[in-house]
Amino acid sequence: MNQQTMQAEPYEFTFDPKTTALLIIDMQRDFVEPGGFGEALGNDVTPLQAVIAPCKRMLDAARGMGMMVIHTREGHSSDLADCPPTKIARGRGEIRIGDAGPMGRLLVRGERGHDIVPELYPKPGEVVIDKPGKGAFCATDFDLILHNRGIKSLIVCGVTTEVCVTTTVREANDRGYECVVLSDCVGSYFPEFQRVALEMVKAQGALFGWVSDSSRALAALRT
Ligand code: C5J
Repeated sequence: MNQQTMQAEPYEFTFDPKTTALLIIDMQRDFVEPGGFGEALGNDVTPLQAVIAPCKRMLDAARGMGMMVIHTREGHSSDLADCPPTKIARGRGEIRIGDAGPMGRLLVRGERGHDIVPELYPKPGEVVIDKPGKGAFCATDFDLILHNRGIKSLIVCGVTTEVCVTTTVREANDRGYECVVLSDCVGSYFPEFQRVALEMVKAQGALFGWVSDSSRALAALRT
């Protein structure tokens, strides 16, 4: 046991780097680049691009110290058999999940838009969880992999804060994992949602987890 302390809200986050993984959620072109699923839903994707650099700093630090790194991607099989029709119908966009866009079929595995941005691209040996839902635990091997690797704590980055990030944090919390969300490493299309989603995570004495940022996380990892 080698407990480290990260300054965080609502109080310090303690973790053992050996039983902690860096989790980077859905940093896919479909969410952060123009022409993807996020833009098809009517969003301006530029705010999400600001999280790439701090995520990269966390990724470099985790890789440098041999911390487990896990990436997730939201998306569906090419026949969309794993996509609820209700999900396709939502948004009423001109192009929807499975339709062709400038980066290939929206939110379909194997398409250019579905893949992770080059700056954060997984290295061989890093776990990539392909998930059909918003939460990383739904219909995936995520829990089994964390269990088999002895992971107890998650340092959480990615997009979008109020959707896939906090859905996954809530799922993880119910399964007994300790999560710290890094505020500058998670992004939303809506500043108000970003603020409120992070408030909810740390409310009532760390109801779902902790909130910190990349500077304080890197300081903790360096100790
Ligand atoms: C969304 C996600 N926003 N990765 N997905 O649909 O947050």
